[in-house]
Amino acid sequence: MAQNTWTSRRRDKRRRDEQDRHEERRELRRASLMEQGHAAVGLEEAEELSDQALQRTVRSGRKGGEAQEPSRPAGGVVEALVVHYRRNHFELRLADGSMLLGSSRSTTRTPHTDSTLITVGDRVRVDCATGIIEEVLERRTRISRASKIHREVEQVLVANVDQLVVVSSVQDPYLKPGLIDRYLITAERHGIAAVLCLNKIDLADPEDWEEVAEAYRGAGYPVLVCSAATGEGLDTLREVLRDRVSVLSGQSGVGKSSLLNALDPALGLTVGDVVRQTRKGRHTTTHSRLIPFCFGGFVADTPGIKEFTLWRMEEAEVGTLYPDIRVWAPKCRFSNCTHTHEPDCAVEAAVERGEISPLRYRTYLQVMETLHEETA
Ligand SMILES: Nc1nc2c(ncn2[C@@H]2O[C@H](COP(=O)(O)OP(=O)(O)OP(=O)(O)O)[C@@H](O)[C@H]2O)c(=O)[nH]1
Ligand SMILES: [Mg+2]
Ligand SMILES: [Zn+2]
Repeated sequence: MAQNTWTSRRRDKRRRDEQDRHEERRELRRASLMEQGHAAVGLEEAEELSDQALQRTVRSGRKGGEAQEPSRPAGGVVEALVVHYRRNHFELRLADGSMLLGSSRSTTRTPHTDSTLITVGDRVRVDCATGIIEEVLERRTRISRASKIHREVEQVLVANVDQLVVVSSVQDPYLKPGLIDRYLITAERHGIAAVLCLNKIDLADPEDWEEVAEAYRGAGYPVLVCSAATGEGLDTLREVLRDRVSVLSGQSGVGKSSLLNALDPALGLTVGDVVRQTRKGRHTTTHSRLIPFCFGGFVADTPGIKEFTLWRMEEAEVGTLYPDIRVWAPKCRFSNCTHTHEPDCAVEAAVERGEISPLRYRTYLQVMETLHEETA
């Protein structure tokens, strides 16, 4: 009897395990499809691109005004840029600035088999007559994270980003080099160029931010100093953004939206407290969007990017993402030196000789410290 109970328990457990595995496989498939914009039904977001939107499939772009028929061969296959998507509806921007609503098929060719099939920033080849995306082109860069639901699925937030512009205010909120570093590390990790933009310089004296600017310049990062309020430095920022795809990141309230509005008032981005109140809602979506500038280029609105700096990484990796620290690392006694306490550390020696900015090294130690807390 006892034996029977035991056998039947084992049988039940086996059945449950199998069911779990089946559920897990289904869930994984569903998650991967959802992230690729193929969710079956039930996403509210689909409403936004309803039949009505499909009827006005071909629309003019921002520069061209409303409802102009774009000048391109009907039915030809052309290259396009994915600026937004919901489910399997992709908003595509063609070379002449006109917009087309496209969709993928099971026959869509893609080099990305183990990550999001098509995402914002992707370049695709689309049939203009049918809107069918025939091919997704190779990505130059990508900002990605493991899927929230299944870590083995790579979720690409945005592809082909040219640069990450890290915005920090010098006052209100005050400068936080530790936070700046986290964004710079993220850029390094993804192989994307980074620029530091210090904003609100109208609120502080130069001596409050000059040392920081010098430290980051010394590490090889271009540093812009701006004020969205007075317009200082905005011409330089415009040149940095022109004709590129940029991601602006930085703490809330540093003035990202204000800077963009100052450069292109037509963007009409929400500024200040209103955004703070609605942030929770805004960040529930993981869908990015490329917003075109009137002077050429795009800014990627990438909602997932904030949480995504809270990454987990090995201690020894951090130093490799600091360009000014990694050049000295090969001279350390230990190959896995963390440059925090080890003997014969070439990085510490370089700091003492003034070849690495003390501010950068202090911030490095601070980032290492928080990494400890996160992985503890
Ligand atoms: N004095 C001064 N205030 C600024 C400047 N830039 C922005 N602000 C103010 O700072 C506040 C926040 O600006 P936002 O542009 O909303 O900041 P944000 O970085 O977009 O913030 P989130 O969207 O919450 O991430 C607003 O009250 C702006 O008016 C500046 O250069 N100088
Ligand atoms: Mg904003
Ligand atoms: Zn070392």
